[in-house]
Amino acid sequence: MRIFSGIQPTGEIHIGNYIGAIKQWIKLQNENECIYCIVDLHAITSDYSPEELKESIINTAIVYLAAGIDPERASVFVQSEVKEHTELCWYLNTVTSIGELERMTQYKEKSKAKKKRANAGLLNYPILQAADILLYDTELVPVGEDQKQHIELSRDIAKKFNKHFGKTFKIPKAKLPEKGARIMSLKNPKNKMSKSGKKGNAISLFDDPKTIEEKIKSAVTDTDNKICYDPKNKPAISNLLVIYSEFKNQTVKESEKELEGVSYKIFKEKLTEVLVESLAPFRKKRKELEKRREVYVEEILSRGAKRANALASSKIVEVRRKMGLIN
Ligand code: ATP
Ligand code: LTN
Repeated sequence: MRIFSGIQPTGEIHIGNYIGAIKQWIKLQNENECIYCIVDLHAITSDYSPEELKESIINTAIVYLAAGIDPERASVFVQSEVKEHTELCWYLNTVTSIGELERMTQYKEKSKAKKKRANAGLLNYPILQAADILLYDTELVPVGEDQKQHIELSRDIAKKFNKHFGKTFKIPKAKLPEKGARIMSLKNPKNKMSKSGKKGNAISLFDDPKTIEEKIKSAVTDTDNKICYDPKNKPAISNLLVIYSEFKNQTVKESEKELEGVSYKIFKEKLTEVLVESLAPFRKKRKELEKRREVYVEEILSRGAKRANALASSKIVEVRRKMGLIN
């Protein structure tokens, strides 16, 4: 199957991004044709520093590789290096209604948080995302829960286009992890763990042992002292339990059994230990890759862009033909 997904080169990648998206990417790369993108054109819809963008893009590529994306099995590339994404985005603008865009939760939240009025890129963001996905005849899109709505919109856009201009696009499906599709903030389990959230809300994939220990120590818990999965009544402990299970590669049920009668304090110590141990190889690999950023990492991106470009350029010819444009 053809798989496509992407992450914005903004902020530090955290264990929510890992559990929700990257862990799925790694599993899928063994049996499928995977394309993993660094979506820089999405990142520029939020405030950013042009001086730092290039470095963030390379850093994100390093994160993908350090976390376990194998460039021999998957293509890794930078969105803006394949111009067909923006071209298809424009075409898809013409089959998308403003109402659909205004209903998107991410747009509502991000535009509300702005002091000034939101830029049009923030509203049109999901159309560019649909272009990313549809350009490659993608079948599955592995993402966290917050992106489900955008994938639904991509499906609707594809269906509308196909109806108007004849069958052109595959209808993609979102793929969410069974547990951990929405890892919550360590500071407030009502909010999603997020790169742009409050300090200490997230554990970065590359946090050192001391930072991990401090963050877990200050993570909020629930009132009684029982460790069980009950997201409604015990949202904080349920969240920590999912994180624990994901890094121990065991089910939540197995973790509950293992932790029966254990106090929150001991649970936090165990969780710290598991995280420190699981994240150590990522830190080590990143250090190695950082030394090879100019040659090795940039070479992988350029190979990935070539592969993506070959697929995208033939698809765009088909789209232009269907739309009655001159090729
Ligand atoms: P921001 O705070 O800037 O919105 P983010 O932390 O949500 O950033 P993104 O780059 O938007 O990160 O998301 C990258 C991928 O990680 C997406 O597939 C998204 O669904 C997933 N993801 C993000 N946050 C979480 C989370 N808390 N739990 C599970 N998956 C998540
Ligand atoms: N909007 C996504 C990033 C993204 C994406 C994509 C994910 C852009 N294009 C295509 C999957 C497929 C986010 O995580 N914020």
